[in-house]
Amino acid sequence: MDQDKAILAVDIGGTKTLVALVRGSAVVAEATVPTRREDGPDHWFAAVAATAAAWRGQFSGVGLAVTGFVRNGLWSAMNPATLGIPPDYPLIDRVERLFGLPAVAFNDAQAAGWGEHTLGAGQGQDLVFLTISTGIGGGIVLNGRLLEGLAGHFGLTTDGDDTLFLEDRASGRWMAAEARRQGHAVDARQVFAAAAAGEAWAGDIVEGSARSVARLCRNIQLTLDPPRIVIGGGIGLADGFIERVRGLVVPPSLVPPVSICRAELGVHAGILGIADLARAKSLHAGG
Ligand code: BMX
Repeated sequence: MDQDKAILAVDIGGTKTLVALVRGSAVVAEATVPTRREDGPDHWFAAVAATAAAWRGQFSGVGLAVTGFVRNGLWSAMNPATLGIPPDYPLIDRVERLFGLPAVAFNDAQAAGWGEHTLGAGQGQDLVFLTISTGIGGGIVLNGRLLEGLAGHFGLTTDGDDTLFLEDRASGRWMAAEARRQGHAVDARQVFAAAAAGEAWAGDIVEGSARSVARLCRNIQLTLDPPRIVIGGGIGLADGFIERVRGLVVPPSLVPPVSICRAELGVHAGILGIADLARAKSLHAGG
């Protein structure tokens, strides 16, 4: 493999897909396409290939940061409401055939957590990354290693009612659904705008989400005691959200609350993280 070649990095979230050419820690080209939920994975990757066509020959491997559960190269939805993926979709096999190059796949929040660890707010230290977005995801770097598989799927945790996932009472998708239930046909961004304009119904929705995330942060502190929790995602980085979460964390007695900080890499966290992970495999494969 040409050591200087880039990686094609793809971040498939429940709402949009980011396709980028990443060389080292630099995003040299990028494009965003909607994740057309009704189409399914084969179409999503055909759209990725079309978007990346102009970059052919410039990348030596493919990195896939995908919402959902990845294990042994197979991809499944943990919560189809976030994105419907057919069970055990052969992700690595399909993408390696499509591009004729080695591919690496991790959950999107795990990849973003690795990005923030290596290049962002994590400053090379252990961390727990939370993305509050269409769903709620997480990435855990412990003793310098990124935990894989189910690790970080905080959005699927339950608290009392085992049929109600955390993300179905705190994510961007929940905010919009709760607003609609109260008669306001708006998206999560508009809920924040209404809250900022002093609308009590909107403030209560934002507060409710922040309270659930604050409770999660306390539980993470008691489970893993990380140096910091890094929060990203469209909801996580919305104005005032992290401040609300910080104010609502009830630390365990005797110790201060866990450090909670903003993700620094924004929408690039997942692609920078997965590019680093893919580069390692590409080099190993002698690609
Ligand atoms: C869900 C789950 C996680 C994902 C998280 C954030 C699915 C399809 N996704 O909990 O794997 O990390 O949402 O997803 O089960 P995002 O699309 O909001 O980034």
